[in-house]
Amino acid sequence: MVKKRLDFIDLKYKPKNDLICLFRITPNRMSIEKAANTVALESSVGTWTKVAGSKLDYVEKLKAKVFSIKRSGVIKIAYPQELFEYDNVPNILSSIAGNIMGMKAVKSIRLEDIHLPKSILKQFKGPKYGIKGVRRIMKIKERPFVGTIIKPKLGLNTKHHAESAYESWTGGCDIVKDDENLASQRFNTFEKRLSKTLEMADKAEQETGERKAYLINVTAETKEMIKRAQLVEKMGGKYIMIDIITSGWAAVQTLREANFKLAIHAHRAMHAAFDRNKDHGISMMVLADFARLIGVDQIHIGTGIGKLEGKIKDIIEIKEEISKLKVKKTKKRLQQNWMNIKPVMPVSSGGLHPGHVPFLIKNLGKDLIIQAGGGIHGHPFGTKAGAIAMRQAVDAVMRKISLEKYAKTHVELEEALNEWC
Ligand code: RUB
Ligand code: CA
Repeated sequence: MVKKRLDFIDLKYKPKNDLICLFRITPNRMSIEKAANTVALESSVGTWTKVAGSKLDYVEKLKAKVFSIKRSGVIKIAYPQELFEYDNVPNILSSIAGNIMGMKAVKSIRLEDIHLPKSILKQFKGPKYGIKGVRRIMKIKERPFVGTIIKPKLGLNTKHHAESAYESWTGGCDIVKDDENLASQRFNTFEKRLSKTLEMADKAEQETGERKAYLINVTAETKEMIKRAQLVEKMGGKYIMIDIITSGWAAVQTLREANFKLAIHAHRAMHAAFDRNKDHGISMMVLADFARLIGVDQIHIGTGIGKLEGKIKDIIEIKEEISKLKVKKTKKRLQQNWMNIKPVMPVSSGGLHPGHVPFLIKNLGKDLIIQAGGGIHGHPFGTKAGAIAMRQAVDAVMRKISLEKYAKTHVELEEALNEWC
């Protein structure tokens, strides 16, 4: 048998204007070189056997190149940017995270990070507002935002939903959001919920003198999604929320390209189907990269301490990835200069309560949205006290006072700490 050349490997290659992917692979009964070669060919211009067209010079030029291979299974592949259609995220993913995820050549393959070249960055809008912009909208200069998710996540009628939002805002929340699985169910339809809850936001703004935002979930079939976003804009909302993974990247692009005045909050429900298995799938870093590229203004990145899986070390890396202009290379991350693409506001959410606030600010900084559902609405004195307690926790950390000390003169915080710490 003739030994086949591994012609998608070029360890001397120095990427220039390429999209780079950092994969971690476990070969399936073959050398790492052969497995890496197979990944590069299937995700670019090759297939399982030789075909005449691959030998054409102009096709050869479009070959992806494996330019780094480590014994640990970490490989880097450079993709010429001409391989991808202009301004089309699904198209990019169909190559770099498409068939290769199910190939027999690898027992497992995980796309850990991507580096985007200037030519691709220029094709996308990125966030309309980003961190500075949402701070301007909310008129909050320095401190983290305090947010809540109305709970129970499903089932409340519109009246109770709007009342709960009002209590949350007047207690001290800046933002109130729908949960990921609330859309326009019969018990709480979109149009009615939007008008009743925005009414409450106005009332709370007048009473508190602070900006209050309602992040209504517009996730739906794309034409319906756009109609809903139009209605939010017409009724004077500040934000919309979309479930970016369940909706799909094309829908996120549709929403961003519609160029509403509204800031976009990205909920990542279902991300764990891609990123929970440490050896296989697509990392949260990559999902966040595409969300930033398309242009959401804020995105959930995890907590490192709440109810959901995720180590704080990894979450800090994702936070840097979405919020810095220049991102340094690490073991699992590629260097990136984001150029024209604005920083995205990170959101920590999932099983949080006021006792977690010092940990979150210490590790993730002040450019952060701290959201609690149960940790506000589950307060023994009720929703408003829960929101007060959360805001007190943020104020205490901003004033460099320990929660225990602050709780001595702030009864809502004291009660929250008694309940959950
Ligand atoms: C929050 C909640 C959110 C999660 C999503 O409710 O359920 O949907 O934050 O997770 P609670 P992530 O505060 O009661 O736990 O932010 O990790 O995507
Ligand atoms: Ca990256």
